[in-house]
Amino acid sequence: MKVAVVGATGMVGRKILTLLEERNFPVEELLPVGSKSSVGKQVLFKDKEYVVLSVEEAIEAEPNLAIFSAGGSLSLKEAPRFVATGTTVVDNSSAWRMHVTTPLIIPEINAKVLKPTDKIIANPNCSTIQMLMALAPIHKEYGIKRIIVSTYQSITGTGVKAVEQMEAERRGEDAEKVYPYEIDKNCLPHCDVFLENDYTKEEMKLVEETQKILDAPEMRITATAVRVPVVGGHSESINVELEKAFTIEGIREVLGSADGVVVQDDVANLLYPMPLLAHDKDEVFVGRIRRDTSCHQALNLWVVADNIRKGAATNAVQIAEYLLKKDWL
Ligand code: 11C
Repeated sequence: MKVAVVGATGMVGRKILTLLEERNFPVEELLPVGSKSSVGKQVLFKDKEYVVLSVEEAIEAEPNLAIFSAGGSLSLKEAPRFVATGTTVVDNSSAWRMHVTTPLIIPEINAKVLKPTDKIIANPNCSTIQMLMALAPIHKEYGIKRIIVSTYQSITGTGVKAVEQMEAERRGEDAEKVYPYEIDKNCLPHCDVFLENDYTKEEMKLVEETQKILDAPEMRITATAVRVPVVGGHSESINVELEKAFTIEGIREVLGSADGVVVQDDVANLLYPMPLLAHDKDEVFVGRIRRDTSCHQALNLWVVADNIRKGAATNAVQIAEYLLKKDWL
């Protein structure tokens, strides 16, 4: 398999390389692709150095698969050029997610909508992936009427410059500001850009991507996305109202048998999901499972996952594994 990783030197790109290696994806030829400033640099894959290529060089090589993690405008422009040479693209950006004919995939939930003719496949946003890993099994069993979610998002979601900003602030040094305010000792109710409806783009991704993935265009969802000075993963407080009656034991059973989900819920022993525990893990952790005493047939959950792994790189590589298994690459 000839595999291009577009954005190979970024935070998610490097994790994609790690996962291709960890999960033994059959990469016979790796084509790491970077921006002008990275071309010619080297990346390590399976103990071997690979030279970073330009997009043009990678397209000429006609890979079977290109995994993109290099921003929306690059994906919009370059993904179709890869596809024109027969490459299948798995795209991590928000560029293609809401295109009507582009599948938006979390393999454990909706891989079955994929067809052999799909050549651009979108990876959902990290906060959507972890929320739906917990909620899709509950939706299947009990039907979801409404979701209210508040996120506590790691600065790694913004990228390496955000981590540098926070580290510089902690050292008391002047930092290049990626955020409009200090992030250390702070939290910002502001992830991605503000839209005309006063929500942020990150908040609307939670709404629209969920409706698309669950094929539930009428589902009522409202979100508040918050950036917190944390590096290990995103956390989410989720309130969900169900169509059918449920018991907390029933919810635990459903979550306990869901692929890729780990129930971490033993408050007597102070066990609950935290970014410190989820960091560098591929699973989505769910805890604080409790009935909402203020609303008929509703419950609260606390969901944590490593946003760079299951929220991005792991999910993308799992999509590639599914395509490989189907012999569609
Ligand atoms: C964040 N979720 O944490 C974002 C990062 O739409 O793919 C990924 C942005 C996206 O800020």
